[in-house]
Amino acid sequence: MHREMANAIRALAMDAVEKAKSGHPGMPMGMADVATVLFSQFLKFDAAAPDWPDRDRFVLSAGHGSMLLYALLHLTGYPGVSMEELSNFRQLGSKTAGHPEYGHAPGIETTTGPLGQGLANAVGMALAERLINARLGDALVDHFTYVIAGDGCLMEGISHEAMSLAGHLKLNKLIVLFDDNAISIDGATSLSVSDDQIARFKASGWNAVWIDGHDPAAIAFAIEGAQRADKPTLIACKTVIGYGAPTKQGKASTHGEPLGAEEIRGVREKLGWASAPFELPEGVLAAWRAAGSRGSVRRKDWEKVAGKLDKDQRAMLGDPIDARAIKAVATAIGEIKSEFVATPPKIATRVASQKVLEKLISVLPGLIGGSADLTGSNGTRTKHHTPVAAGKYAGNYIHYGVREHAMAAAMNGMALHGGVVPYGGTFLVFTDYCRPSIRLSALMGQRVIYVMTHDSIGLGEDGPTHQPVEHLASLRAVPNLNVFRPADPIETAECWELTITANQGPSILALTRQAVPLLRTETSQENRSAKGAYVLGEAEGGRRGVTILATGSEVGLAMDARALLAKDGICAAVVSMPCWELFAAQPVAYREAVLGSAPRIGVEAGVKFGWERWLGDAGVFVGMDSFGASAPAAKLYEHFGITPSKVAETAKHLVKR
Ligand SMILES: Cc1ncc(C[n+]2csc(CCOP(=O)(O)OP(=O)(O)O)c2C)c(N)n1
Repeated sequence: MHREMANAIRALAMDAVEKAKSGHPGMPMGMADVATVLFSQFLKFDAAAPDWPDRDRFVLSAGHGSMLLYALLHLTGYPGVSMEELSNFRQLGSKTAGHPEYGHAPGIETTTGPLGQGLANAVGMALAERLINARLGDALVDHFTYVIAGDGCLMEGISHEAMSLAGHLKLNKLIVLFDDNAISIDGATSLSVSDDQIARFKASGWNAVWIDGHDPAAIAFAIEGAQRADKPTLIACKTVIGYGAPTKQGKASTHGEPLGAEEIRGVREKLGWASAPFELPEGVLAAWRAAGSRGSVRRKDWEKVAGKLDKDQRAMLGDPIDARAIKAVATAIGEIKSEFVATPPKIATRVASQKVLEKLISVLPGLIGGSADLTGSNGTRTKHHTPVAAGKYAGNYIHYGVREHAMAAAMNGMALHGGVVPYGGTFLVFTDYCRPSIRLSALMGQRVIYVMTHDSIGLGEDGPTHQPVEHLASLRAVPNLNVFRPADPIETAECWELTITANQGPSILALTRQAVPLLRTETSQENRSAKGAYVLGEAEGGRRGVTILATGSEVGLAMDARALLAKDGICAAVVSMPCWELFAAQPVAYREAVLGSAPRIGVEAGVKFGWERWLGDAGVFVGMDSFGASAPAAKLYEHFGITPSKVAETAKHLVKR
């Protein structure tokens, strides 16, 4: 029966790709044996309850082989993954998109396609599992995370960061099944790589073995061993890409093209598979459905134990942000705002952020912090944090090391796993090193909080390699990503609240290295940043002559320019814009009222790209149009002409025009 069950995957994959006239049959056909053993003998799941919190996670990191996953979901009986969906592979509106997309169908644990990301997501899932296990115990959280990764995933740089982190943290419930078929798109992998993957993983603290990926007994034996290991495990499964294709198996041509009618006829003959496309022999389907419900009793027993949990514990098994959490966060933010007003500090927004975190950590136990080796600079750790280490998973702070990319991808995995809200820090300029994962946070709508400090030339002496200039613009171009750049400690507190409550998606907090003045001194508890932009300083003593729009550290500078203009009888309003995305979502009437009809100036220590949207044709931008330079911050602002007097001068010209 194993052979028949595996052949069902092969047939569905080749027929769906053939019908769609595009897709990747080779990988599912090659890994069908491994997947069959995993799903029919080992994976803890109940297809009827895809969201069971203690299910094993299965990540198809080699996302191009999506038909492998879709076939498994259909065969095991996941709700809604019908044969019709399989026959609509890659068509608009189907659950069976070109690559697995989170949210399209139950059982798709993460979006994969950019190679290596799934592997790094899985590290985050395995880490979240250990974190919650340490809090709730084995009876409630004790599951494995399995990954299928290909040569491509392991060639990607992110694989190094991810496996190194997993090895260091001894995430022994992480099991990677490597599709070791030695083929990628260009041909044999020997064209481009000669790594000894077993030695490589072992060097990073993994258990690593090599097996014949078409031998069910060997596959089962290796998985059993991996389950008992005290380290994460790599099982290199030697497979033949396109297994079963009479003339094409083992060749790169099976990787990403339909096999063609003639070859498909040959596969049917070679494998002894008589069923028509999208039809399955009854016995084979029954065997698969039995595999899909294998975990049902275990799941029901688990529900009985979980039924006894209190609300706080229950929150660790799903989304920790419930109505109670939102209220607690609002209270904490209100408190810190009052404290800022009571003793007006002149501190950097990164320092304000740390003070906010001191409050939040106490009320949100699911908030798990971390930084890519810049803890002191990012202000991400507070006195309420204890580090996570191998075997010590009760902590709430992760030293990700100098691994920005894996940090971002692992945070996606943690958020997807549930039970935790991850935040992690580095310098804003190094969002470049996290970008592919930030994009996936946004695509999947995961609540991941990126604490990105040193957000402009204001960081000073480290110079242009460290000074972001184009980063705000490029991050604002990502759909479904809120980019916050708070102006002062009060806005920092408000923006932190919004990262948690404004939506379920990801946020960037762009924070200063340098101190900024407290601009908001009112005691109102209203979150004014929630509208994305608001009039901080209205024109006084007459009609608005000019509107100065600014973000972050340049808002204080805009207020100083406003004072200079007042001396010359020009009434300027200052609009603080901590989050463009939230502002863009406001009703037109609100936006028009804030922006006004007077000429506008935009001020931001970054490039102009994107500001046209707010400035209109007549508007003028004061900011950067080159990379920065190495010097103390104040000198740099002078040098690049981002000063109150420059803004005031510009305003005077505009008003005269
Ligand atoms: C980051 C990234 N770069 C490039 C690609 C395009 N791509 C898709 S599959 C693939 C080759 C993968 O080879 P392998 O993992 O060996 O898969 P197999 O040929 O065994 O199916 C490439 C380059 C991608 N999906 N993601």
